Amino acid sequence: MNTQDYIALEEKYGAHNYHPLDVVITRGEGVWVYDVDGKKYLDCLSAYSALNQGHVHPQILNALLEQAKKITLTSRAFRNDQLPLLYKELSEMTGYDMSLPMNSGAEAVETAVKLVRKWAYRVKGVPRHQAEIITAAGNFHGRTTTIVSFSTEPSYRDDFGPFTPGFITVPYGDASAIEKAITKNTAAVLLEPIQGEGGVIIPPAGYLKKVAEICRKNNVLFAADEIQTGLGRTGKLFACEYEGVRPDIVIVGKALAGGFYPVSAILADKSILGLFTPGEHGSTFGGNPLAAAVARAALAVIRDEKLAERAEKMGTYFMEQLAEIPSPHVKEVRGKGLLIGVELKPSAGGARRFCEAMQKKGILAKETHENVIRFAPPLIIEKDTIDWALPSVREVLNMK
Ligand code: IF1
Repeated sequence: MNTQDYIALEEKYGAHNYHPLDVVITRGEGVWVYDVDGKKYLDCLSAYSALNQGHVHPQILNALLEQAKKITLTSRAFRNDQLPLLYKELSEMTGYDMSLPMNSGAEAVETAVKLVRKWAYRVKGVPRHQAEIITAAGNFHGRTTTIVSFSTEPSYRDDFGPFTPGFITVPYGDASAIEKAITKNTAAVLLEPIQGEGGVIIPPAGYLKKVAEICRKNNVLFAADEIQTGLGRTGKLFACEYEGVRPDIVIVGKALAGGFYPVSAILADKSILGLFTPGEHGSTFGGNPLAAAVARAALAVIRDEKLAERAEKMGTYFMEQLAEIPSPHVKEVRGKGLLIGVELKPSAGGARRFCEAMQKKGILAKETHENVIRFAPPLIIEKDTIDWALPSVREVLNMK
């Protein structure tokens, strides 16, 4: 079977809820992937930051294989010997007392929504079922019915109501809008430190710090969705660190398992995360021993290979080089660490055709919204590889 055969099958038998590039990947190693016709590509998407450690990292692979031979699933009805170690290592690495593991990012966001509501009723004294959560326009936190209730993107939301109440939308990047939106019933503010899907939108300097202060002053929790920005991607373990902010709740996913497995979690101190009692929340697969073993190895790689530092160094270099490319189409190059967005002018005719042109040259990137090309390679990328890619990127950014 060749590329066209696979695409035909997928189009015939699969739901059409995506518009992928027409490349059929069969193998990956480090920053590289290979298609079914044997062509090699540099992966500049990293599965939306789930592959910070690179494809099929040997150390994580080994943890997966070894654990799979022993025990894969116990359910949380019984304990297993991997989850306690994941808890401890997550706490030591992040400085939070506790964590709660789930599978997808959206489930972890749902977990945070439930937790801040419970905190509002049991600690803050908000009347039951009246808690409000403030979210930002342009957000992306996942695709469950509750989460799309506070999306502002019509295609994510419009056909999927009725919606979950209790969410207030404010513009992103404006701390005073949050202050104004707070009422006596506000439980939390939920934000991405950088809006990834929004188009790599970096808020004004001082925004997160101000938001954290406003939250503290008003007895409101600050929950940061670091599912995409966290675990080294932006050049720090968490993007909030750039402003010295320690959110009350941090939500992680994606790179927490290095692309091998869906593992997500929320992190918080005991005064907050200690509020859940048996039966109030859970998941068949959340915290299973295979997931925990994989996540432990994925975290060890982030720490031992100093991936945050690498992201900072390589990201600064890559972004500088991209910004120096003369191009009639580029409006702005922005980013932090290895989360980089190249925004094209409206006259460029959309980012999609540039991604398709890069694909022909062996570079896989994906457009976000109409006009932004996202460059987010695995954090293990070397300078030589960036230098290999730049001439092709330059050519593409100069096409007619
Ligand atoms: C898809 C986007 C990125 C996220 C943040 C929660 C989640 C995500 C900040 C939910 C997930 C993914 C989902 C993926 C594409 C991708 C994405 F373009 F859709 F928005 F990365 F930019 N919070 N983002 O970025 O995590 O439940 O998916 O594990 O195809 O929907 P999930």
